[in-house]
Amino acid sequence: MEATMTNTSASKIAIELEDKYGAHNYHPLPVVLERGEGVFLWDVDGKKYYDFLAAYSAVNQGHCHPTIVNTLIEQAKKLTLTSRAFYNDSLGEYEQFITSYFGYDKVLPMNTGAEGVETALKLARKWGYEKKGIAENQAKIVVCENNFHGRTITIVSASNDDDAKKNFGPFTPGIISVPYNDANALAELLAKDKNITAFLMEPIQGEAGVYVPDEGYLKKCFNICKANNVLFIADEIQSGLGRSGKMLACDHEEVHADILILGKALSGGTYPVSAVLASNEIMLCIKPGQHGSTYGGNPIACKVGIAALTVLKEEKLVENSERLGKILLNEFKKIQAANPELVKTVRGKGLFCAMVIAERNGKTAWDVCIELMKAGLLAKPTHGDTIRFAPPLVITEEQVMECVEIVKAVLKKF
Ligand code: IF1
Repeated sequence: MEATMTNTSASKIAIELEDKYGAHNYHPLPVVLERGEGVFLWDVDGKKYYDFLAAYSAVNQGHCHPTIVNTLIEQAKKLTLTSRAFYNDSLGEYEQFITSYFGYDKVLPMNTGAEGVETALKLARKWGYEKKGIAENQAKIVVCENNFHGRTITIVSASNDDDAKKNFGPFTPGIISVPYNDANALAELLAKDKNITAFLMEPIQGEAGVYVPDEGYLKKCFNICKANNVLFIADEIQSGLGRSGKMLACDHEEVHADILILGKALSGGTYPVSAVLASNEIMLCIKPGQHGSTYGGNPIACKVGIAALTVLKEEKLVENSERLGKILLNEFKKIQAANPELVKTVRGKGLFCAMVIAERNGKTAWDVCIELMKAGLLAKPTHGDTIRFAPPLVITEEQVMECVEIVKAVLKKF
């Protein structure tokens, strides 16, 4: 009993410390985690959980994947950072590896996803002026409503989410929104505005609630962009790297984005690594001294990136995501059919699923997540009513079925 009491106070202490000394920019589930391995997390009381958030798809390879962690450790003992003022023995190897892995001429290495998106926007503007011939400072970027691309001021300038945007103004100009999953709206806009240099989109909208667009939408948008000499930029920071059942969500429609942005699972959750891939024509618009970052392309990021991408292929995690994602979505559809008043709808592609919960007796998706947590499954609501279910791609069919039973048992309480 004593041990439990101590441990319980351990979680209480951890929460109180964060509350007292940390910014209140999150509202976490009341669980204090101390260890992760594969699909599992353990809290400070030793309670074990299935992780169905996977750090917002940064841990596709599973928590603390030994190959990736050992790569991190070995490189960290050797050389961690030189800055780009000098060359290092890892960056060229990594650049060759990742460009051939995804079929692009060049990569610009950054750290966080937001930095990757900002880099893509700068590249698109540069290309717009220096290749497309748009008049200086007139280039416009098109984004989709209900997007999520990060938290910088330019990126939230493109948002229509009040929480992400309110009182962070004034905002970056030159950004226009179109409805998601509406290729005609994009076509109309590109036909009338010749100053548009790029269309930035998530092939599956994650934060919005795992919105999978209609079949053919990606290809239509890509073709509309090509017909109007506009760059198609795919933000695959969350939807990419096997999450949707293909290596990239764009692969579902054989779309090869002009600019591809990766992040999150590019390091398997061990280190901030993001990347922007493009052709020579686009990438060489940025000249020496015109863009960069202290940590961008550091030796640890390079070695860890190669390891993380290698693990995806060697362990066939993309195929696993496709196969088990179909099973998970099918089971969720059965749950929805059996509980239509509680579960409004389910969506998903690969191991990227979501369940929309109807508020009942004052109970919301948050309350469902609290009960899921008590039942040993961690998931997080988004936009109040939607629960994202996105486990590490190393999960087994048996574990998926066990988690479906946990969800069923919990929903019975509502
Ligand atoms: C938070 C959301 C997810 C992303 C896409 C760029 C970024 C993200 C498609 C920026 C990051 C994270 C950010 C994190 C929570 C999480 C999130 F809820 F915020 F929206 F996944 F849906 N493009 N998403 O999903 O990458 O700079 O964070 O490395 O800010 O709360 P980052």
